Amino acid sequence: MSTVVLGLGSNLGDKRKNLNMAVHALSLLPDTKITAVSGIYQTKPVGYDEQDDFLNAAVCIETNLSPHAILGACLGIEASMGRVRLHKNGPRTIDIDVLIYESYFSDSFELSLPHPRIKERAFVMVPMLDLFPSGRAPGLYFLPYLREIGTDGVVKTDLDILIP
Ligand code: PH2
Ligand code: MG
Ligand code: MG
Repeated sequence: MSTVVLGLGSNLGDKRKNLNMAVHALSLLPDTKITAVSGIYQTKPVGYDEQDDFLNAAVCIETNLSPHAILGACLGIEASMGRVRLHKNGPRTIDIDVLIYESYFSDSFELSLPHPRIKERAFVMVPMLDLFPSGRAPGLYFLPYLREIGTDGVVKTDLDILIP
């Protein structure tokens, strides 16, 4: 089994329901178990300001699926939940990013691992810190990057992901 960290984000529709629906869909993947979920954070949009705040979370899974199979599964869940890509960094019902796959490194066109923007995004690293309180994820010691950029715009909510 491989340890995989996924980043979830939603800023359209019922955001909390979208996060829960995505985690439920992930739990139904073959040879895959949800092993940990972060809290849910309300975050200011990064990249394109004229959109609603996001809810972000991170999820840890154990799986026998390959990196490309996980990526395909995430894109499939996004599509099944009605995600429409109008413009880069724009509003979305659900975004599921493969952040880390074991200590695997890849910079192929379809899949970069670890995800190349983890280190510049507090909305990714703060939820990851719930999963890895030491700031050390497989193949990536991210705490120094989070210290450097700080946690502005990222606020913990009292909502929880419902573990399926
Ligand atoms: N995702 C983006 C771009 N900007 N901002 C926040 N706060 N949360 C996100 O999940 C997010 C974003 C591209 O995937
Ligand atoms: Mg993303
Ligand atoms: Mg994405």
